Order: sequence, then structure tokens, then C-alpha cells
Amino acid sequence: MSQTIDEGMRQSLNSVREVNFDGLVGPTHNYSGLAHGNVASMSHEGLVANPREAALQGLAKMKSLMEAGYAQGVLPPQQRPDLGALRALGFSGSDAELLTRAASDAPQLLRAVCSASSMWTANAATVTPSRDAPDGRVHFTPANLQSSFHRYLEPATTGRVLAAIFSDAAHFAHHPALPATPAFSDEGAANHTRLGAAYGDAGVHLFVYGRRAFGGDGVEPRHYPARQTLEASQAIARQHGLCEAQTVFAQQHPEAIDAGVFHNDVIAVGNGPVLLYHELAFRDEQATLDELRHKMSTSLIPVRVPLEAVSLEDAVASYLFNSQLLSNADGSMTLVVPGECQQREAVWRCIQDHLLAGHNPISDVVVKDVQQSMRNGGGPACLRLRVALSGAERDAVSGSVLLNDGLHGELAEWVRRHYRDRLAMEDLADPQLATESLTALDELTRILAIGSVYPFQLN
Ligand code: SUG
Repeated sequence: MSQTIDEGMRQSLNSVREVNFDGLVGPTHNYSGLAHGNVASMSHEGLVANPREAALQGLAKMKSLMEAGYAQGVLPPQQRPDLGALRALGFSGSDAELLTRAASDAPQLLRAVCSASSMWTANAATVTPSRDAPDGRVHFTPANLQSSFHRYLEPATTGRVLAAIFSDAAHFAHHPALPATPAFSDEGAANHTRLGAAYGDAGVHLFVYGRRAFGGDGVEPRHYPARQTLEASQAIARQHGLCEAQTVFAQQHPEAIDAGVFHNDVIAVGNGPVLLYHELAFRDEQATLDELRHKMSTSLIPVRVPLEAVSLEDAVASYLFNSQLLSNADGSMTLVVPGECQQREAVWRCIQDHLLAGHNPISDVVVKDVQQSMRNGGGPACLRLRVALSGAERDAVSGSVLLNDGLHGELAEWVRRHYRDRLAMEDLADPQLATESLTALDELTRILAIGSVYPFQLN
């Protein structure tokens, strides 16, 4: 009997795969320069965006990874413009009047309520796989994203979307976003890395924070905000039932944040036992590695990129570390990098001479063009939320959100039908854009079969 259970358990653990849930780029994708401390967002303010191209670039990345054998999911964008947010801030009148008034009286607010920032689903939530949680369920906490107004608008809908997709309470547990106040500033999985042997094996959770809310020693960035607090990361670990032996909390290097590294996933990426990171990723590199080694039940494979090989400026401009590191069946790993890595000589050299030629499992580099997203500071890794799921958990996923050829075709056709190929700042006040966007999203919830998740569908 016990042998049967062990065998069943073994099979279930072997069946665990990482599913990358990419955010679909929304119809209002634009360059508003909203993200302070995000060099790409700040420097591309005012550029004319191409939402159609952005969404198709995202879908092309998803399709090619699906075709290469990786499990791929999709998450819908949010309702934008968020007219409810404008009303809550005192604007009134018809929808068209709201937009006109906001455009003339508070253009920054109009920009914020139009942002398509939910595409970066690495910031949607923090996820703990069932293997690590004491109740054997997958745990989710939407990030409160309180450090910027345009992103603070995301968690309510994110929570509904996650609850609609991961609705089976036997497998999935949902927690409320942390209090949206600076002490608990949380940016989700972008500052969380799970390390271990195979996906089905026990993991150690590396939480990276930029500052402490209470009792810090004052060593913090000086120019740009630290978006994640230690207290937020600790609260999420508590919500998910993670104990001390399963967690490592490390401070991000303040110099990196001041150079434009606004999330840990702009300077480090982990997968399985591999941690690919820049010399200036962590304030105390040695202590971070030592604690990981001590707590992991498999040997950590650190892949360190020294400052002399890649400067912080090159790291931020190329997003080398915002790559997806994906496991292959033979134990090797593929690094999915943004096209910008090819344009920086030092970075491309580092990939060839240091990463591919080094003693580590990275055997292959794949280049993806996500330039529309990159110009707002979102690379391949920002665009996806990693959810490790067993076979039974994948079967329990609701809606049509796991990508296949049919769904990809439908989504690409939907984008071509509804999205504009040009969006400038002055277009944000166009009431027609709001109508187009809602029409598209209403149809999308039917394609994805996720029910009503948007405020306009619930009222
Ligand atoms: O929060 N950009 C996002 C980019 C998020 C990238 N995510 C990860 N690193 N995981 C941000 O800074 C710019 C939007 C604008 O300017 O309209 C923006 O929000």
C-alpha cells in the first residue's frame, strides 16, 4: 500500500511543470513615462506606441515557446482607461466628459488610468507551488503595486482574474494583496525566485527587497525608489506558510536600484538550481549565496556576471538578466533574451563567452523581439508569471488560458481586429479608444472563458 502511495506521489511530483502565464498587452499600450526609476519608461515618454505590434510580439513569444515544448498560459489585460478611478478622484459626467476633463485638468491622471502595465505579469502576484506549502495547495498573493498610482490600480482585477482561473479550492489558495501602504510595498514575483532541483522537488524561496520599513540601517538607494520592502516579503512568506528553512531574504544592492534596476528580475534570474546574477545584484553577495547553499537540498549553481564584463548601464539597457531561464528535458537550460542583448557588444560577448561556454546548464540562447514592451522597461521575464503546476493542478485550471495553436490563432486574430497600430499621448482622451477597448475585452473574456472579471462587466 505504502509503495503505491509513494509511487503515486513520485509520479505527481515528476509531472510538475512550470507554466509561464504571459500578460496579453492591452489595447491602450502607450509611452507615458510613468515609471520613475525605470530608465526605459522615463526615456521613451511621448513616443508613439503601436499596441497591435506590442500584443502580436507578446503572442509570438508565447507561440514560439509553446512550439519549443514549454507550457504556456495567458493572462488578460486590465480594463483601461480606468474610468472608475477617475470618478473616484472627483471627475464626473459622461464617459466622454470624464476623459475630456481629465485631459485638460489632470493629464498625468489620464495617462495613469490608460497604462497597459498589467502586461508585466511578473508583477501580478507572488506564487508558491503546492510542493512547498503546508496545505499542499498553490498559493497566490496579488502584488499591491502601491509604489506608483498607475500600477496600484491593478491588484483588484488581478485578484479576480487569478481567482477565476485558479478557482478550484482543492488545489489553489488566494490571499488578499498586502495593505497598500509604503511599509508593505510589494511588486510580486519580480522580486521572488524559487530555487531547487526539479520543479517537483522542495524549493527555497529567495525574496529580494530594496529597503526595510522598520529598523533599517539607512543603506538604501538615493535617487530612485526601492519598490519592495522586507516587511512585505516576510508577510507573503507568512501568508503562504513558508518557514525559515524555506526562505532567504536578501537586500538588493542600492547602487543597482540607483542605476535603474527597479526590480530584482532586472539583475538576476534563477531556475532550478541555477542562479544567474550580476555582481551588484545583492548588497551582501556572499551571505546571500551562503544562506541559499545552507538551505537548499541540492547544490546551488551560481552563474556570476562580474561588473567588468557587463556594466550596470549595459545590464539595464540590454535586460540581459530579464531573460527567461527555461528547463529542458535533458537537464539543460535555454535562456530567452530580448533582442536588445544583441545590440550591446559587451552583453552579447558575455552570453557567448561566459554563459554558453561556462560550466553551467545554460546550453542555448534564444532571442525574442519584444521591443514595444522593452521601451517601457519590460523584457521577456517581466511579461510572464511563473506557476509550477502538477498534472492534476493543470487539469484543474479553469477557462481556456493554456495556449495551443487554436487559442493563439484566435487571440492573434482578435488583436488584429481590435487594436490600433498607432497610439500617441493625445489619443488617450479619445472616447472611441475607451469604447474599442471595452468591446475587445468583453470578447476576450469569452475567448478565454473566464467569466466576468472587469468592473464594466460586474456593475
Ligand atoms: O513597473 N513599466 C513597468 C515595467 C515593469 C517591468 N517588470 C518587471 N521588471 N518585472 C514598471 O516600471 C511603464 C508604464 C508607462 O510609462 O506608461 C511601467 O509601468
